[in-house]
Amino acid sequence: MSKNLRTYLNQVKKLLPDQIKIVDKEVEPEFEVSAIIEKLENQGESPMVLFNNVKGSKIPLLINLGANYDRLALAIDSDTKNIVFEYGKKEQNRILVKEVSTGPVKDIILKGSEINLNIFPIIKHNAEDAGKYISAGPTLMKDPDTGNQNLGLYRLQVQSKDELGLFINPANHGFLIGEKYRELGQKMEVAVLIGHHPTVIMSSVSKLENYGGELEVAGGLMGEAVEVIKGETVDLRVPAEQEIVIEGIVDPQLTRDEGPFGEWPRYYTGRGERWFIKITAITMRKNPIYQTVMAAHDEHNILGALPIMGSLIRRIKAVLPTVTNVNLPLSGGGRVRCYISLKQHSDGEAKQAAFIALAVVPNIKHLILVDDDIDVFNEKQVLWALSTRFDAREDLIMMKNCIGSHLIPTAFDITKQKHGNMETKLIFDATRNVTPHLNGKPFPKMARVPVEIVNKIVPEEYLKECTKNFEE
Ligand SMILES: Cc1cc2nc3c(=O)[nH]c(=O)nc-3n(C[C@H](O)[C@H](O)[C@H](O)COP(=O)(O)O)c2cc1C
Ligand SMILES: [Mn+2]
Repeated sequence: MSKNLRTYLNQVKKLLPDQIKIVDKEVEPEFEVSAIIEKLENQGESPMVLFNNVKGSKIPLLINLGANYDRLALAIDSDTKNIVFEYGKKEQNRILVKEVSTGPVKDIILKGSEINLNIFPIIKHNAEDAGKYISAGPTLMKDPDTGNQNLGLYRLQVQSKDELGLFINPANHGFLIGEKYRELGQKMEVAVLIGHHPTVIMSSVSKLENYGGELEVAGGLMGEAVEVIKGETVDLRVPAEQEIVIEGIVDPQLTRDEGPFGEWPRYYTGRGERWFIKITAITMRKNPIYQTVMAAHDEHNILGALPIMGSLIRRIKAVLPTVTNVNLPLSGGGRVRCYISLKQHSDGEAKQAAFIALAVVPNIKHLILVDDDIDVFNEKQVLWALSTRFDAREDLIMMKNCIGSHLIPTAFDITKQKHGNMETKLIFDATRNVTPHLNGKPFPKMARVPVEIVNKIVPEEYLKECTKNFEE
């Protein structure tokens, strides 16, 4: 049997049994589900949770799957320590999709008056969201020039029982493809894919070099081809093992008010005129599992960060093989701040890594470059390097008026009078200089006890409990 959401859930149950929880009690779709996840997050807990009884729906709801790196590592058959490197490696090894003629996604087919989004346990995530949102349904579309299928994860607002508002960042392929259809005066067929092996949603966040290829990346990450099958009402190949597929049409000449929505910077942003999907069919398994991402919380940040880090290390390595690791820390929402480590051979080499990263991921605003003796997943070490190896006069680069993230409250438009998607990039080069320059001396060595002596020490052989009382 091919891999899918269910095979993954069974794997988690077996290998990480504390990380999957069930709720049988009836819960409200407006805020009760998300309140439980927020409370757990505040307590430092990140299980994924299956809600079997969301009021108004017979379909169970899975949330928080992507809320920690252990579970994402399991999905790509890696471990948390090597996850970025492994993601990049597997992202490179694309496996072509395999076309099949039957699959469970066709168990139930709803068309015409049967189409009704209200059958699903779609939730309102945060207090001031404009409405209920589908947040774990990547949208598939075809590049009209090549016929290649592109998959991107974009938020979808429930606007009626058969309409979904579609919000795409102007820097993303999905937007540029939609623009092609608009210029051609044509409508764009789409399919929203809900619930599959986590590699499908991860690939839809990857930063790929061309339009399309995400399902081939999912195959590479999963280690086997994604099986696909013809859509019912759209000329797209959709995954046969998907829990739910929502097919539809976007007329890119038309827009509608969409948003706000609690987004990854953890603010409500992004209200505006957007395209929308008119649903033409819903196909699904007999007993489907509906999945959502806990927006503006850890899951949103972590699920967003890993694929981008994997793409970054792969794409920087293609130009600069000396790169050793990449982190998009949660303290930057998993998007804004990027730490890159590398083994530098020439002065100025590190800056090349920064230029590539800024070109690949428009959301990055602050980039900190460090040597390979710094663990980029240890912020204490990164900030220590910044404190001791960086001087703003020589080591800070500021780039104005770059494309950035429209979801960050400080972003502006070209006139500087309005909010927009432009921002000021900063590169902090916290690497040591390669050429000696401090009075001809090399960069000072880090102060440590002789390593061969430290290695031999077994503290327990020295340390005993303190039993005596001190004379006062
Ligand atoms: C949970 C989550 C939600 C996202 N929502 C959106 C969104 O609403 N709009 C958007 O443009 N990108 C969103 N993204 C980021 C895109 O999925 C990502 O930039 C992707 O690479 C776009 O693919 P594309 O370039 O093929 O369009 C989201 C990412 C995550 C992890
Ligand atoms: Mn793409």
